[in-house]
Amino acid sequence: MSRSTKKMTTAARTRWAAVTGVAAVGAGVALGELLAAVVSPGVSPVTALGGAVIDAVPPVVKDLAVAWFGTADKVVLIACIGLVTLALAAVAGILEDRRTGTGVALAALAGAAGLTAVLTRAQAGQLAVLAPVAATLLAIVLLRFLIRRLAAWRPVSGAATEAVPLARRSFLTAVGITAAGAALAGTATAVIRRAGSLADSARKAFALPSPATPAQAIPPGAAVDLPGVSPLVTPNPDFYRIDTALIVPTISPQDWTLKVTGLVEREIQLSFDELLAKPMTARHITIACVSNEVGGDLIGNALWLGWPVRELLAMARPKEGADMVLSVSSDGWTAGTPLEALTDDRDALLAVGMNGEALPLEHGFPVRMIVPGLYGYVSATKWLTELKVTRFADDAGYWTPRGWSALGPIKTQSRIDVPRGGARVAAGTVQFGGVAWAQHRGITKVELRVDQGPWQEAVLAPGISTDTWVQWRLGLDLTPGEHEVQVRATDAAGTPQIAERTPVAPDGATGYHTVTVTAG
Ligand SMILES: Nc1nc2c(c(=O)[nH]1)N[C@H]1C(S)=C(S)[C@@H](COP(=O)(O)O)O[C@H]1N2
Ligand SMILES: [Mo]
Repeated sequence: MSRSTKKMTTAARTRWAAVTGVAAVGAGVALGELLAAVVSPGVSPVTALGGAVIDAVPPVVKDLAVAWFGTADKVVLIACIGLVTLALAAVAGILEDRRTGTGVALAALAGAAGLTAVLTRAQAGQLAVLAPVAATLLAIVLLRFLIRRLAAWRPVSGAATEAVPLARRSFLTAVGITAAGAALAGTATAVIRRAGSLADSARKAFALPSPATPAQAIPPGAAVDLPGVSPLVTPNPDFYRIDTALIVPTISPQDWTLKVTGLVEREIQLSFDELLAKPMTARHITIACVSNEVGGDLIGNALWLGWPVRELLAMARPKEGADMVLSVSSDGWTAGTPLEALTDDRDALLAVGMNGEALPLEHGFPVRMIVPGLYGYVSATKWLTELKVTRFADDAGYWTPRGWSALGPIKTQSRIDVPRGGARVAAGTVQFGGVAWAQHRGITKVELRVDQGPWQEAVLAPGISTDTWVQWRLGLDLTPGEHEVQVRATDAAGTPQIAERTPVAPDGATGYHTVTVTAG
């Protein structure tokens, strides 16, 4: 009898089960970290767990950790999380080997902890949940698969068979491939993080110039004092993110140039330093996504700092017949913007600043375009590298051949933020509040109605400008029972919001945001 066909001792089998657990969970964690590095650089399952631990431990422990480890305290924390994960992974392997499903349950529990940690991080975007979910699923699938192979190799009881050497090779190969995959994912993560951290240090290194044209003052009372209404200015970590970039482009400002090409008298190339030296304009501008459903949250208001696009185009002098500017991103994505919207007196910006800091990497660092009044897909190009002056007849932005309209003016819309749909409220006067927007036209009226009754005019807070959303509030008398409440806005031209419900494609949803609340 050769060594490889001997019956496996329980101790040896347990050791292999532990190794299996570590390989399976390791591969899952590695995939999760890689995915996070790509889609949500700010938050990964492991760093989220670290953050959650920091938030959870009492201050004394924190002080002790700093006293013992100094600035290495975070490295020590991550190492501890790594060790605990390894131990749990080994236990999961052993459990799964003893009783099918138990190791999987432990892995699922740990995955749920990772997901919870990610969800509790303030800087977690919508994509951040992908990483812990994918990590858990992969760990579970690999755990079951590998443990089954282990069992086939060395039954603890029963006679060895002819097939055993084959089963041994099959098990070891599978574990080896799993470990190699985990190592590869780990290396890729390190490379991506390094590129990201280089761009991020460049991002932190430069000071935003102060604006030659400062932002308009926010009028007193612009934010209604009603809990639950979205903040007047959206903090960067909460700002919605929409793009086709699988990997967030990391552009070093030194290497960045903006080219103006196409139908122009003079082609221009601009460096980042040259751009920063231009007289900057600061403006609050609300941008929105064409894919925003009625009542949706793909909209945000920020203080942008940038150089007006019209000044750059004036230097380039567009030729007769040009009617569109195709703005190109470093990743090849494009938007087609009417030339008019970039040369008229609205403040279309080559933006470098967002709410007092350099653009976050995911929001287009180092330079993006922001155009009041147009949906993002036809105007808000992030990681901007080229402006090609052209004609709608000759060129189209990324989304146009994919079923979206060539022109994307933002439609007048309004949203009820509070109370939330499905809420239970006390009967009597209930305070409603929310936002309304019709960028570059402005909002003059917001009305609400209960159960299709008469429209009642809400109190409109003073807006920052016609380019930003406005907040509103209104107390409505609700009798006990279920009620349907609707909102509609009217723009400065006197045109009311469109009542008919239409889908987001091809040029933005219409219809009234409707919430149902129960008064009792
Ligand atoms: N390079 C690039 N820029 C882009 C996009 C994109 O996919 N790639 N998406 C656009 C769309 S559809 C919107 S709504 C806005 C969203 O900007 P935000 O992610 O900063 O909120 O970016 C625009 N700029
Ligand atoms: Mo969008």
